[in-house]
Amino acid sequence: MAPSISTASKHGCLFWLRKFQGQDYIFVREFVAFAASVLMKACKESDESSDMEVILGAMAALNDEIRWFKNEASKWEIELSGIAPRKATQDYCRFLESLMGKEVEYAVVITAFWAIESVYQESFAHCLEDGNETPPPLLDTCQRWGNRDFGQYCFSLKKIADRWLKKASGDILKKTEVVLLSVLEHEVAFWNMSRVHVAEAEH
Ligand code: HMH
Repeated sequence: MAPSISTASKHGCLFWLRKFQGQDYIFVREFVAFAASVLMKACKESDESSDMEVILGAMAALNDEIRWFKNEASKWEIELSGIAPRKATQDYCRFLESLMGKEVEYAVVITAFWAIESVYQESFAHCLEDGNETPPPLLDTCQRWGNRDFGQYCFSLKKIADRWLKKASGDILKKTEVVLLSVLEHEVAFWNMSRVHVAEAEH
């Protein structure tokens, strides 16, 4: 019997999820290092102690996230340690590394931090909206990042970034804009990389 469309799409969807999570696990480990560098800058440069607390909360969430990835991986029988980074993952990680230097201003990196988290939150929240028919195997992942609490946390990051950008010089604003566009380009490449895998799985 020929496989039904729903079997094929379920297969494609699980294939997508496994590949995506494997690559995202590599990304998140680099993102932890980036978060640590942002935290250091917040401690040194920020005028408000709540900045440090928001970023510290982010790090605690990343700790949970890594545990979640490991748990998901064992559920889907993925070997996380053996995964080779794909080009888009490598490029994105290298970009994060370029933002970790002391010379990169806090206003620039906190804005990048907000953008990276918000893109994720908004994408998964969109999948959860009524009528978007997200396949059931993806719902856990969507819930994880698309939920209200994560949205609230992204909003706290936005408030910090806004506060810093209001008092930033024209030079820093220009730099921030370039970095923001790079974040979006890397996100698009990252998500597209996973889409290619779905196409491969369905052939
Ligand atoms: C690709 N962007 C990507 N992965 C993530 N886990 C996040 C953003 C948010 O942490």
